[in-house]
Amino acid sequence: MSELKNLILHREGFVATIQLNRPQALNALNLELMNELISTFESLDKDDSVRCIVLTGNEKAFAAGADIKEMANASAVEMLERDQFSKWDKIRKVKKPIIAAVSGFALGGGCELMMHCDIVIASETAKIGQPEINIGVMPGAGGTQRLTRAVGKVLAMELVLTGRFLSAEEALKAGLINRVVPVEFYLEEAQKLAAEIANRPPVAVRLAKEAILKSFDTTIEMGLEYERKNFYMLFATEDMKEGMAAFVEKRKPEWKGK
Ligand code: DAK
Repeated sequence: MSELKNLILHREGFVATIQLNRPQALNALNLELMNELISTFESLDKDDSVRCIVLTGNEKAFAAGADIKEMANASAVEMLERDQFSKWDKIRKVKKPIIAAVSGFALGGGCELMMHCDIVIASETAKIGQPEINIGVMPGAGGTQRLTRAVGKVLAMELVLTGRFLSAEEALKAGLINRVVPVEFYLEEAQKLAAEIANRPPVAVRLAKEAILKSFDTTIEMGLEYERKNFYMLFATEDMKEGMAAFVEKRKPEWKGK
């Protein structure tokens, strides 16, 4: 991986942690950072020694959105040509689970990035929202779609049309995040959960994640069929034999990822 200017990468066991690192701009997502982030995700996804990825910022900000200064003078055609956010689809395609560890601001593109993650652990200081309306635009990287699916129409409307931020507690109640912990522990908690998932059979984790994500873009009928096929496919893995044998023999399974 080439040198990272806007990210810090840390690895422990099977867990890789990516930290967004533009603190002077509250981790605003400029093009350079996003390119680094996408290529880091892609290379971790190919790396067999990584089973779960944590994405975090710092205590003050997960990310305060796309970099407004970088966009302020762009024309529509320039924005189209930069095609900055269609690259985000590559994050959606990461096969390994991604846990967001969120403290402080997760706004606009930052909230959208958080919603690309599979699980969200937040600190009690988290402030989450889609304030693009206040700068004359609207969400453009999934905010109208993913937020609405997560919290329902009426709350999504309120948040997108007013730009109001949700507190961590409100976000928890709305089903946008998994849990809220004191600020000293949010990263540790996310890494603990990542290690727990990394300790599960990787192929089953991958196919289960895939099947859950499938539910967002298919009918229930097709989704159930997809789920069933993934389930059957797991009977071709060594880990399935090992998992069931270990249960019967009353011992701990040893996963091979095969
Ligand atoms: N971009 C650039 N710089 C930012 C920034 C941002 N989003 N957010 C904060 N900063 C910078 C500030 O300019 C300031 O820099 P200096 O002035 O010190 O150089 C520094 O970070 C600290 O910020 P503040 O001084 O403002 O800190 P406060 O604690 O007073 O306020 C705040 C924190 C988060 C409430 C405030 O910074 C703020 O309102 N930030 C902007 C939040 C926002 O509007 N976010 C949405 C951005 S628009 C697309 C799809 C999606 C998108 C774009 C394109 N396509 C399909 C192509 C997404 C758009 C967005 O996310």
